[in-house]
Amino acid sequence: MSITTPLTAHDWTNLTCGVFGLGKSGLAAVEALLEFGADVKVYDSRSAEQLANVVSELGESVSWHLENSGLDNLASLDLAVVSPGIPPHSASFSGLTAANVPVWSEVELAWQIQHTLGKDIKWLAITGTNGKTTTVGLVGSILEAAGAKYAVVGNVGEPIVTTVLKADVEVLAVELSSFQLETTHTLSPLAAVCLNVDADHLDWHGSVENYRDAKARIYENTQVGCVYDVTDRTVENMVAGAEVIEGARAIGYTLGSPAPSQIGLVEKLLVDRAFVENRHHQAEAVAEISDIFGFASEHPSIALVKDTLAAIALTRAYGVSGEAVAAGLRNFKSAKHRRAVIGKTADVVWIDDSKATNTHAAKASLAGFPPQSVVWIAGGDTKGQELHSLVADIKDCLRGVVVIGADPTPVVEALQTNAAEIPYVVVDGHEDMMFSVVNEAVALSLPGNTVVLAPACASWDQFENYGQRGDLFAEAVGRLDEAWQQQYGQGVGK
Ligand code: UMA
Repeated sequence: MSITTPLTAHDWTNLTCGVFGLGKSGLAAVEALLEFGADVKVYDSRSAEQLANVVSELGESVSWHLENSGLDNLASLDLAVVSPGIPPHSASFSGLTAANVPVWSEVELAWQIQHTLGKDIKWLAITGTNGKTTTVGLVGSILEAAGAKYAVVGNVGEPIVTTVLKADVEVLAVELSSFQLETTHTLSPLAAVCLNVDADHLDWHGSVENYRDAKARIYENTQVGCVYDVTDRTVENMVAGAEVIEGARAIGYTLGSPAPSQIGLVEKLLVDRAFVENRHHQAEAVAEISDIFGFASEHPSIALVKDTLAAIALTRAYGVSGEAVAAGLRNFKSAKHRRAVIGKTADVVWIDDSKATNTHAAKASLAGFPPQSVVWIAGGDTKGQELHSLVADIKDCLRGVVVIGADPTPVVEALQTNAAEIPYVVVDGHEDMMFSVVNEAVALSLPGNTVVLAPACASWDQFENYGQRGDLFAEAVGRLDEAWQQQYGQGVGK
């Protein structure tokens, strides 16, 4: 049968649906489809042994097609729900296209199911190369302060379909990856933002253009506000090119004073000139910059301030009060290893951005700091990236650099070539290396500086993952604080 949406509950019982990939989102899709009475076939490139738990849990409620068996019978499917990890150039994806089977993401499935259930849940949708998880967390924190029934879902780790099906929510803060957006077709968010676009995931998308086009889908059918960074032409063009619901507006955010329909900064105030009664003559100060110091330090990176402004725009589109914005920002705790302020000790602020595993993320992490105010901890597995342009771009904010990594040469060469005046120290990979790293950072710093772990590299050469790298850093900062307290009686404060 051919699918015409919106689907009634009865329609679902007549569908044969293929679910491709049995990870988090695939399993959530299976559960939802079974609940609606659909006939479900599951496909995964793993074997029954590798999927033993899943196989025993789902048993005979679905028909199994593991390790690519059964790909020749795709035409029997009315619908395919594909997991985000499955790229468009995979055999299953191209088989589905050849067989003319509609291909949905779990996001599209969630949106369609919301329609079938007649629920009016508002979606605040967030994508971007960097800053998604922080922004979605900020949106959640503001919604919490506003007393809304909400959930934080999507690429951040919670399948959306389960929440739509089961939770008592009125609004969702939704993180969407380019993988998910590629096969999302009819989503109509209340408000949406693409924070930024840098070349990423090109192996999956095949080209920068495809990646950008997937990100641009976030703005399609927006109901109230297409939120964008006013300095980002690429994103502004996405907004201009989007088909939106009549009445939806472009809402810019700026580090300067906001024009009508913008959110921005006026001295130390975060000001809304978009969601006020008369935006030509009115503006509302919704928070103060000091409200973000709990997670951002007194010298927040430009990227973090922009993420905050984006979160304000999205939540104001939903109608939260200025008080809720300010309280939500004050209550927010950054996710671990993502530009998280982990303490203030030894007269400096310590930031863990171990998640900055590429040059784009490290640059975003360091943008906006005053000149010569940052001791940067950098290095690791470069994954073949060149570091010269990064060092040239960020050198003005650097006071010094502590170089880590099994092979320090790429960072050292980039520093010697592009920032010869900046002092650096190389710490080798001994057992207690992170304690040496933080002590070297103190030695390079002046009171009031910020130490930022934003290595621009993967961690695998010296650590299990970026989480372990960040945890060992935090632990070393804790030990430094103890020693500092014993000597000077002054402790970590946030
Ligand atoms: N599989 C196949 N064929 C393939 C590839 C994978 O059958 O060609 C199977 C695997 O054997 C496995 C399953 O698919 O059984 C894994 O599916 P998945 O990789 O799509 O992962 P999920 O567990 O469903 O998690 C996904 C997102 N994963 C990816 O985008 C790769 C999670 O984002 C997300 O949190 C979760 O859905 C809930 O929405 C992770 C991520 O790394 C955190 N995202 C990328 C990022 O943030 O950069 C985009």
